[in-house]
Amino acid sequence: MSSTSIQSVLQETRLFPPPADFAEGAKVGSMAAYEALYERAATDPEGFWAEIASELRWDRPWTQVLDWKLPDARWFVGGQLNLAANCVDRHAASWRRNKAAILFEGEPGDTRVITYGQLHRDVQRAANALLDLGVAKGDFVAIYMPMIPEAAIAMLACARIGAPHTVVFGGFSAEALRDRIADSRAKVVITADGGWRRGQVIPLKDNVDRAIEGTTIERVLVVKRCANAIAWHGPRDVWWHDAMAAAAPRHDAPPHDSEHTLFSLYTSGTTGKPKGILHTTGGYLTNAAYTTRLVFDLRDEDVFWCTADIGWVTGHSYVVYGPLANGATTLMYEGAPNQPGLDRFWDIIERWGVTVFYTAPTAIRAFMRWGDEHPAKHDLSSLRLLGSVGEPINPEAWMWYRKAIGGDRCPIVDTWWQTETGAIMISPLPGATPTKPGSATRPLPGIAADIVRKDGTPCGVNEGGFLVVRRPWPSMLRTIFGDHERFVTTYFSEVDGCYFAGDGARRDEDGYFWIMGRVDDVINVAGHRLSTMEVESALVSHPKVAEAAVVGRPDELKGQAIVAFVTPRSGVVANEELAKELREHVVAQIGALARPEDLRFAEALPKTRSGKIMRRLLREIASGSQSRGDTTTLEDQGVLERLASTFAQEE
Ligand code: 7RM
Repeated sequence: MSSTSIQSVLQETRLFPPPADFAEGAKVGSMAAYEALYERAATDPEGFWAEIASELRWDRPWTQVLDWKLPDARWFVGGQLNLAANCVDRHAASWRRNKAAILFEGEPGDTRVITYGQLHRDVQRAANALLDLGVAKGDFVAIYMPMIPEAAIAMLACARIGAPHTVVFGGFSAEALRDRIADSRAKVVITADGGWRRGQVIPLKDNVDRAIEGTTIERVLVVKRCANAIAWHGPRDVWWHDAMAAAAPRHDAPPHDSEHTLFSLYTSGTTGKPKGILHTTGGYLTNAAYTTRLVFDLRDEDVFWCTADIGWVTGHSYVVYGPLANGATTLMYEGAPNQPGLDRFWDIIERWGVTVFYTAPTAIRAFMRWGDEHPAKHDLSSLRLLGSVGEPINPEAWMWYRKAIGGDRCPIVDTWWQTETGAIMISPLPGATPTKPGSATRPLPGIAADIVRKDGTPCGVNEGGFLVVRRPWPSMLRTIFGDHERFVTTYFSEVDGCYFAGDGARRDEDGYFWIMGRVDDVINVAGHRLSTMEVESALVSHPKVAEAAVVGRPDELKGQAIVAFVTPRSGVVANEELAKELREHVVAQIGALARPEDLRFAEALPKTRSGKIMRRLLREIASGSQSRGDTTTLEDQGVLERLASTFAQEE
């Protein structure tokens, strides 16, 4: 890692101690308590995790806590449980029966409150409805839905019958949905006629119709949400409300093996093809429940609002499974933060009395730009804790978040984790950890995170290196669906004996972790994870494109913005019209989140003598940096110069 990139993240190191009254009632109330817990977990990891797992309801106890044959780990071996019973039934059978499980607000302003008792009824019927459609244990079910309660009910119903789900973000295109369905070989897709976003209907069912031709999908279950006109293909298509009405009301939750597949979730890696990250039941739920309880210091009276879409892992773990496993109240909001006004989120916090708010830095930076007057219009005094996730948070945004939203009272937990880790790994504990703006602080008890050099030796203080985890944790991904070899090479071949996260990081003199961003070709655009190769594949699939290279450029709002360099086929006229056509082609292939911000034509791309595109150089050009670094391996210096000057002119 270059020293300049380390310098750029050496930030102000002001300490914000936890508020005294917060520390008092907290589960971990001091740094000494944190250190002791961390130490305990490090000395006896299996004993530690067994104790945490035993807070769940198991139908059959495990015979072995951990079976670890690097890189393969199996947790709570021989144990059986039902995830839905843990998230729903056990609360419905307790004093929480009439407690709100889900608070829902649609973008148009419609609201619903679903109690644990009601959720129990809905999930049982939905489980029976899926069984009636021919879904059997082990069959994959695709979920392509708006942020409505039925999405959570669908996930829970799948988990209940042991049918692994693959949730596909509603912002992905029909093409992207088709790839994910093809890879997972899903039998049924659950969707909605549409979802509301910025006052418009997202045509989810239309996309499904286009995506599933020639795939393994046999049935399409459709929730009526927007009542927009949709094409209907009976008997393949079935209305959710009809299936629910026809289904039997009772379903006894069957026990599933701890290592039974719970879900796969596609995420971008370094290649053009997204990978299905596979999680299993017992370990995943153990960590989702543990981290929600600990990091958010969860209390029964909380109104917990994680703004992530269920199409991302954050939505899985902190909208649905983590909060519900703890019997908490989770809030789901369907739409955009600026609909109808720029204060929609603050209005929601005030009206529902949200106590814990968890969102992404890209959103925080947008709020900051929109101005203080929007949060200032609302009473945000119900908030007691703020969270951040998805990308590094710049100290300026952190400070704004603390002041304008948290009223200088609420601790901020900057949580580092990944689709692969299933749950939060590095984060402050709000009642214990003094925070520093921009640092995710320390690993959670049970998480053996470290920063190492290429040869695996630990880095020194403030020395940038690779972020690794030395021991397995229960919610570690088990494999990449259908490609175990890729799992081994991606995560366990870079650094001997360790899980390699793909992020660079440094640790300061207090042992605090500072995440420096990806060291691979994964980019983070507005908190959305994308691979440069994925966007390149989309571009070269266009008949007018000969070659394409995509890089990330630092962006004040989005963290990174996509810059594409395209060499058109000979005879093709490169003009603004073509640029527009190619941008829209990427949107059709992947989704609006992948639309290149800048698309530049180049007669050739800079390459090394071995023919590799010099991305580092392109990154520097894209960000307008002066230093060209070491270009001795560059095949054609002239190409670079022409490229750089074209870019400078058009900027
Ligand atoms: C939860 C999620 C994972 C990547 C990860 C990092 C980046 C996430 C933080 C962060 C700095 C954070 N899953 N990342 N959280 N970087 N500070 N608090 O985002 O699979 O979609 O992305 O996101 O690069 O590797 S993800």
